[in-house]
Amino acid sequence: MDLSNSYLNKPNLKTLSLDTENQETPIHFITDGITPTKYFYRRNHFSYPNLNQQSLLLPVYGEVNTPLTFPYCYLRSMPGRSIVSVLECSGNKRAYFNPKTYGDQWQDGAISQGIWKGVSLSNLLNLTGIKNTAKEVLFIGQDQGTRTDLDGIFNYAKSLPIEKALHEDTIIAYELNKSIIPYEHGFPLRLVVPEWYGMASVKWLKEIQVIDYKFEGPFQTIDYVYYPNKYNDKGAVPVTTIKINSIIKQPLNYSLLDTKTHEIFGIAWTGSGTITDVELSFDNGSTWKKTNLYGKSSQSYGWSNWRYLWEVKDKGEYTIMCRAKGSAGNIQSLEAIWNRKGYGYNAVYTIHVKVE
Ligand SMILES: Nc1nc2c(c(=O)[nH]1)N[C@H]1C(S)=C(S)[C@@H](COP(=O)(O)O)O[C@H]1N2
Ligand SMILES: [Mo]
Repeated sequence: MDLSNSYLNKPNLKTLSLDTENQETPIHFITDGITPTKYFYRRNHFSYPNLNQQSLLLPVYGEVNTPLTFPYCYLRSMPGRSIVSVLECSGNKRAYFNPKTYGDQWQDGAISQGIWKGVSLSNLLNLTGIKNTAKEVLFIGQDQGTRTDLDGIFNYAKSLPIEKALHEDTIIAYELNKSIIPYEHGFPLRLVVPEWYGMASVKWLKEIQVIDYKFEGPFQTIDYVYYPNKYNDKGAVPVTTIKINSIIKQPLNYSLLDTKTHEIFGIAWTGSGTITDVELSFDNGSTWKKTNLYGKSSQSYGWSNWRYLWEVKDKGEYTIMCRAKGSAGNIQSLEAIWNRKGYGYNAVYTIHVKVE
């Protein structure tokens, strides 16, 4: 169901902050498929960067045989690759952690899916060649600013292991939803890393370095790390692949319903494998009923849509739980794994409704 063009709904982004700009997608009210660009969530660490002529050049250097600088127009003339991919912030659903964690209190909408078009990074690295000493590929954004925990000025920068960087669907994108990427989403060039949380998809690419060491910038080793303990860093592991997850889009939490048949619907997604089932429970998780999955194209990294017709005759209060299962044997559990910075919340999704 697409409510986005209905006279009933003209949704807006849900604002968390404006400078830096952090806004959620009104996920409960929009399309099953591609997120229209104007409803695409926005997540920024700094103010938007100032661009100039230089921003249209992408240098690739470091542990390569031939350092090369790729002009924007040249990249656009290379064979392109289009992918449909979910982009989800690892802080999506942070608001649901108990105990609470610090950071933007995202609810369900720090997720969108777009059609990204660009050039496989592996094509560029084939042209430069890679030395055997190469360990990681480092992506530096043009945006910069200060942090609350460190002195100095930092660019947004993240690295990928060589294997992930060389995957043909890791692309240097120049289009979102068949138009030039909007400034807010990384114009002129942004990295898109399917299957990984959004932090890996560096916007406003300034340069790419192939490096022979482990990158230790603050967005790599302080942020985007799961810290299982509140008071120490023991057991820390980097945030990478998107965890299996789902939401109920309709009905909304705490809505009032009549005794009729109601369509319950939503989405489910995972960064490893595909979604095989989405199930609902009306008895606090004792029994689960299969929903109908629809609308996922096989070549995509997109989310799956699901729906379920709920015939409800008895008045009363109901708890409805939703969980997704994946081909990798992954399944949502009742509790999310708590971590100090509040990443990767993926507990069974629960809503309450009253039938009257
Ligand atoms: N240069 C740069 N790239 C960035 C960020 C940023 O602040 N600066 N934020 C990252 C994070 S945490 C997310 S979730 C996505 C958000 O992308 P969007 O704003 O296009 O939705 O971009 C990633 N890439
Ligand atoms: Mo993010």
